[in-house]
This record gives sequence, C-alpha cells and structure tokens, in this order.
Amino acid sequence: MSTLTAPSTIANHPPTAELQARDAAHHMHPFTANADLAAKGARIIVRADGVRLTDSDGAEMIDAMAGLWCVNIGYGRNELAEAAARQMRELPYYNTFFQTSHVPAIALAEKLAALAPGDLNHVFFASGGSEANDTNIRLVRHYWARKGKPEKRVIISRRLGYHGSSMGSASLGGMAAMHAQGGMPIPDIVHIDPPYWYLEGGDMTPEDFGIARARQLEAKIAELGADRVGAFIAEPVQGAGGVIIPPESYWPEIKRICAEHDILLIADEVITGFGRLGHWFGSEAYGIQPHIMTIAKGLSSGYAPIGGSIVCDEVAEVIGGDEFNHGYTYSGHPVAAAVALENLRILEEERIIDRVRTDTAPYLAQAWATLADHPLVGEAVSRGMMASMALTPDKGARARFASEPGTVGQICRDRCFANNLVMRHVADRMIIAPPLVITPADIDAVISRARKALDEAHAIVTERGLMQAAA
Ligand code: PXG
Repeated sequence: MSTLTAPSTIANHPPTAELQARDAAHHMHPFTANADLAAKGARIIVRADGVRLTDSDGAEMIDAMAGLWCVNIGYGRNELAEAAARQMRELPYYNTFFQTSHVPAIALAEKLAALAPGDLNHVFFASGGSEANDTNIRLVRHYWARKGKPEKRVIISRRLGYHGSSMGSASLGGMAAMHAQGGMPIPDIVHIDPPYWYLEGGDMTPEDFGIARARQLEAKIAELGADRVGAFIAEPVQGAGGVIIPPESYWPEIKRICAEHDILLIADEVITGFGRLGHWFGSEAYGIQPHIMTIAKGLSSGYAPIGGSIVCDEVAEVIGGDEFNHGYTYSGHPVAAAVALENLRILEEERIIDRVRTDTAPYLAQAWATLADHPLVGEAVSRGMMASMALTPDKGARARFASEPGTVGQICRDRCFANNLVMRHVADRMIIAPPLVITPADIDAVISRARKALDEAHAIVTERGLMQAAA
C-alpha cells in the first residue's frame, strides 16, 4: 500500500485562531448554526492518512465516520491522486450530452453494470447523492408517463430517511427539520414510519414490528391507490437517521409489497454501497433486487465528487425511447470517473469488502456490543461497518431522556472529540461508520476511547441532573 507522505511537523499553514477567524468571516458551513460556530471556532483538519486525521494544532484523531460516511478505502491512497492527475492532463473535462462520450465514463458505467446485482446495467451519472435522487424522481415519473400511466407519480419514502439536501431529494428524505425550511416536501412525496424498533417498537418483538412497519407501505398504497404510486425509496440501513438497522423481517415484506402492487423499488445505496455492509451493495446483504440504486460517497471513497443512478434494463429501455430532458454539467466527469475506477480497482484487488464481511465486521460487532454494559447505553448494535448505540437514562425501559433530544448526545459527542475520536450523534444515538480498512487494533482504540468518552459523558449528565426519563 502506498500512502501520501505526511508533511513534517512544521505547520504549513497559518495559526489555528487565524484560520478560524477567516473561516467564520467568509465560509457558510452546511447543517451548522454559523454564529455559534464562529463563537467557538471550527476544528480545522489539515491532513489525513489511513483512518487518522490531523488537525491544525497537530492533534491526531481516529475518524470513525470515514469523513461523511465516504472514505471507504481510507485516506492517503496515492494511486487515486495519480489517477486524477493523469486524467487531468489527458482530458480534464468533456461532457456526454450531445452525442459524445469519453473513456472514463464508458469504463466506469461498464464496471458498475458488472458489479451491480441482476439487471442493473445502466448508469446515469451525477456529482453526488442529492443530484442522483433528483434524477430518480424524474426517472420514475417519466418512466410511468411513457408507460401511459402519468398519474403513477407519488413516491413513498420514510420518516428519518436521508436522501440529500436539494428540494427533490430533501423532500424524499424524512427529516422534519429540513422540511421546515424552504417549503418541503414538494407535491406527491409521502412518508411512512421507519423500522426503528428500539425507540418505537413498544412491546412488540423486533420481528413483529418489522412486519408491521413494512405493512405501512401496503396501507399507504391502498390509501392512495396503486395506480397513483410510482415508487418506494429507502436506504437498506438508515444512515443519517441514526444507523437504524431494520429487523430481519422488514425487507422481505417490503419486497413482496412492491412486487404485488407494481411499484418501483429504489434502494438508496449512497452509504450502504461499495462495501459498507460487507457486500458490494447493501441490497445484496438484504436480498433485495431494486429497479434503481442511488450511488455516491464510497464510489470514489470521497476523493472526487461523483454519484449516480444505476438503472435496470426495463426502466432504461422505456426511458431511452425518447429524449430524457435531464443532466448535469458534471455528469460522468472524467476526472471523478477515473478516480472512482481506481477506487473500485483497489476495493476489488485488495479484497477489502471480503475482509469486512469475514473479519473486521464480525470483530467490530463483538467489540461494539461490549459497550452495551455501560450505564448510559441502552443498546449497541452494528451491521457491517455501520454501528450505533442508544443513550438512555433507563436501560430496562428503552427510555428517552426528558431533556431536549440531542442534549445528551451532544455531550457524549463532545467527549469523543476531546478524546480524539470522531463519533457522531443523531439525537441521543451515537453512530460510527469507519473506513473499511480499519484494523482490529484500531477498532480496539475506537472502543476504548468511546468507553472513556461515555464515562465522562455519564459523569457530566449525572451532575447536571439529566439522567431523567421522559414522561
Ligand atoms: N442518500 C443518502 C443515503 C445519503 O446518506 C445522500 C443521499 C445525499 O448525498 P450528497 O452527496 O448529495 O450529500 C446522502 C448523504 C449526516 C449526513 O448528517 C449524511 C449525508 C450528507 C450530509 C450529512 O450524516 N448523506
């Protein structure tokens, strides 16, 4: 494995305080209260290697989030830098709109068709997951219109689903805080409840609850009429919603319902694709054969912005019958495509996904599960290289905190950061999705830092009187 050479310890950048001030003056951060951030200053990441980040003060952190769920092969792979440089010299840009094509887009589309399950053989490129899901909305509606069923335009999605931040993709998403800003969801997108057993399963067994939540799809189709419903979109495992792992009963029932009612199934594989669940795609882990898959993130391991929709033969054939008035300047960008190809080569040749399935995911599963004995933790679960734990004031009751959701999660997350561990919180659930190349020794380091952070968070939460269950 060749890695980028880390610079010496001599800082090659201005001091942290100056960078923070300049950042605060001009840079609007996504999903951030910018005034609050300006007051405390952003943590500035200057370089990374393997699973570790270095900040502008020289502190080293384990990045258990793989950036934003994307750096599957880890940081510092020189081969991807070389592939980008080579492609920039050869052909830095060309488009594929007006009867032209280029080698990287051709090779990448062909490679993806070979990797994707079943007859998912056609790729429409985008620059990321949000764009790809906007493409999917238009693909679904245009597909049914061309089949003489223009009224089959409703897309069903799920609360706590995350499908992106553009108007279309955020409408598909089920995040109330996003819908509250800017007039979403757009028309003809409706939501059902997620298979979130821990917080919402009540007295049901996980298996019964999985069936019940899947049948909400059937009930929603019945309510709207199958002649109005075009597609159902879901992440195989919900990521940004808090790493919500569905009960085993859930996906087989969803599969049955989509087939019986002639509804297209879109698997949003932006997080679960490219090895995160120990298979090339999460759909394979759950035995699903979707009509469309959304991809991004791990496609290039985050080294270049690229995403897309992998489409089955039938949908591609129907769409291909006339002009699809849709596309992005950077659809199939040659540099991003070349980087993605090199990333796929590394994933394949180094058998990284096999190793996740047979070695590191089982190792993570048992190590992570040990955290469940902590007094602050209600459950600690994982699937592949995605793991989450519920923080709770009352383990036996799977209770929520009385405080505003996210109060305790934020305290725990801050203690993780202070212990040089990048772990996220979603409300009062802690989540990780490390690079797929993480070793057992680094998993041990994640667990020991997490335990220390939990101890510290527990002390703070107790001292502030926050170990109170919601009524
Ligand atoms: N689908 C899924 C399943 C995602 O996780 C997108 C689509 C959108 O992709 P782009 O490339 O447009 O961002 C995502 C992105 C979080 C967080 O808070 C997650 C994402 C993005 C930003 C924040 O965990 N996932």
